[in-house]
Amino acid sequence: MKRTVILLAALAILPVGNALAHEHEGMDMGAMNAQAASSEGVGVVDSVDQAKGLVTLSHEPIASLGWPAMTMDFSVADKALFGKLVKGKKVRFQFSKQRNRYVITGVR
Ligand SMILES: [Cu+2]
Repeated sequence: MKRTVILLAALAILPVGNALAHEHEGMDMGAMNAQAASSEGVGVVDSVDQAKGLVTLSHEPIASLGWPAMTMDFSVADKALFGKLVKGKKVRFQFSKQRNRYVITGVR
């Protein structure tokens, strides 16, 4: 019982959601942000390049990361997700930073 309390206390003081700089062009912060938590956004699919595993989204502001609304590319690791990434469609998507890229991990 006591161990559980101590564990919870330790979790409570961990920083919640690090304010990642929102760099799209000069992607040089990979080392600093090696482990990124999953984030969620809402955006419209502008274009899809299945061969390259890329999707371009115009996303709404993402408060958890301090991102403004913008159009940007995301990588898509799981090809099955392309079934939900239809051009012109508005989607809610989960993503995380992996190395120097933002990778979509879920779509609905
Ligand atoms: Cu963005």
